[in-house]
Amino acid sequence: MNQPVMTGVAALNVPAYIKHQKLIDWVAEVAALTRPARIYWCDGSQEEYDRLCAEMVAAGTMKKLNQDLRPNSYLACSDPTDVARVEDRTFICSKTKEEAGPTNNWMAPAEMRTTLNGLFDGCMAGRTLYVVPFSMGPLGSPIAHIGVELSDSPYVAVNMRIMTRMGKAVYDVLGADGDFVPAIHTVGAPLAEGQQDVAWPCNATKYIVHFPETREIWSYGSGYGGNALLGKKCFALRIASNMGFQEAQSGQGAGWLAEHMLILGVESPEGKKHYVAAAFPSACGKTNFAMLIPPKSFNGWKVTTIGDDIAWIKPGADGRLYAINPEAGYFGVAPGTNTKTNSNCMACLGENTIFTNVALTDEGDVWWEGLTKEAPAHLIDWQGKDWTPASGTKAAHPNARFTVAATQNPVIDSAWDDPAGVPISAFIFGGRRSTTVPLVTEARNWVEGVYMAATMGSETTAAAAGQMGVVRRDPFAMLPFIGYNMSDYFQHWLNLGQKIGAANAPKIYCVNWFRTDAEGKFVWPGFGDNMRVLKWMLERIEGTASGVENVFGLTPEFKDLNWDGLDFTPEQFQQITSIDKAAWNEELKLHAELFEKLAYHLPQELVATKAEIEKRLAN
Ligand code: SAT
Ligand code: MN
Repeated sequence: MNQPVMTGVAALNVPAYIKHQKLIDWVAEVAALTRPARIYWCDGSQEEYDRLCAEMVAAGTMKKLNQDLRPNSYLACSDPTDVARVEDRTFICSKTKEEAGPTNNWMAPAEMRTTLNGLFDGCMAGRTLYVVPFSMGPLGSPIAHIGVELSDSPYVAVNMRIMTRMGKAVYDVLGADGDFVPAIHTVGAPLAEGQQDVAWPCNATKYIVHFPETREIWSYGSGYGGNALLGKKCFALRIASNMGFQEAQSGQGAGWLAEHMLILGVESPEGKKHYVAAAFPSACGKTNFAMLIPPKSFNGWKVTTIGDDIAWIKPGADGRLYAINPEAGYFGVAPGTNTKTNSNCMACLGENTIFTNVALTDEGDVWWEGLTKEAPAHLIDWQGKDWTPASGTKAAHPNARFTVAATQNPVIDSAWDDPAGVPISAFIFGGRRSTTVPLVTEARNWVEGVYMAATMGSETTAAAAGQMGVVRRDPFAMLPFIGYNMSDYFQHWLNLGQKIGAANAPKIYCVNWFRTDAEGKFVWPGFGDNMRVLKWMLERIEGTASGVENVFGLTPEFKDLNWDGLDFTPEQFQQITSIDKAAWNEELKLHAELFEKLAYHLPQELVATKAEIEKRLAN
């Protein structure tokens, strides 16, 4: 790479409406380090969004899609080496290694700062530094928090406008001395004078760094998804989970939870409504579940969306748990999405959408694997190459994404933007498991539920860089997202359950939609048919449905689920609910391995729960 020309510090040009001196000083300090050619303060307006998109089209970063087929929508294609979150480059730099815990990469804060100061020195040369103010959660909500991201990527600025409440109004909430989480992002590709830019600048060296003590985020080298849109996994999960834990630790409150969960509302034909929050690892269909369309036979049942990826949850004045969606948009997986699997999602994507790493049709529209049964005869694939069905490659990257505003969701819940949040009646935890784990199990109590969530395993997906399809323990679907020691996190959940008490505690369920048959085909139809499981849960909450106890908890029998409109036999039900004792003995060995790794601060209740399961399994 060329040596960047050392530009002087760009003029700050602070807009008159910004009164927060600490914020202004911080921007100046970061500019002095990173030396951008220009500084631009985002106001979040439509005019600004359109202008930045037009600039990216001119620069070759995005293509404008056919205005008639996909109005106000764009396609961005990333560098082929920058397509997913980089978990092995993600660090939690707490004071001590124990505070980050054995599941996180750690480096001493001072050492990491030295590394970052070197990397960030002049890293924005020739580029614009965008100041991106945003609120996670409804502006001014007692559950919401503010962040400011400084990024040299206009792609980040426009995506943040969709994914968060971004713009001028944030400064009104901040005032002269409000708290904010400072987040610094660079693609790590300084431009020398006269050097031609590339369509997707990035750097082979990547660092996604969190300093929980000072609540800072520093991200280097990637322009993609959770690596770069720092309000999402970095702030709303890693930093926020730490904030919720610290609040309880410091004795300043009960503490709260930042979870990798969708939130949905479900209403019966009789008008009984409940909200449930569900945790699944990345790319396991959270967006589909959050927008579920009940089967035709479930006439009168309604499912509505609060959020599709992240939930912030706090005890309310009445002792129940209340949740908000801190985000304002969906950054969902495109491949596999179609009018059959998720027609609500397809309706979201009709206009005003940014697509990343999908394929381009000859008509100037988008396509991805699974969108239509038959692929078009010719496409430009996500790497810009000619593609035909005979190519033998994927036209869209398996982790290709769409970014779209939540307000475009036809089944958005009327309370989705309510600053008070919605009361949660149940938690659902689900992994992707082709064997062993049954369709649905209800925990008999909070501790048993926490055990289920803590020991959850899942087969890995394309959402993270690395090997696909291997089972890894993914406690609470938070393995890549927990901002502190995993065992302390388990304890925080147990403590919170105690504080709210059994009467207020949501029921906890463990589900698995992904069991396969001898041919490797999914047995459970999933998608809208997950409503059958959801209905049983609601009836359990209402106290009207039964089930039978097994070694792990309580499960429905065939007769307990509604089968109207689905050809599903008791034999098939047996296939996805059977408990193979030998497989479970192996599974428990993996729980033991996990507990060994998490021994430091591991709650004794969980060890005791494991012993009880082992005892029941031996009978
Ligand atoms: O790239 S993201 O981290 O935003 C998506 C995901 O992994 O869920
Ligand atoms: Mn996610």
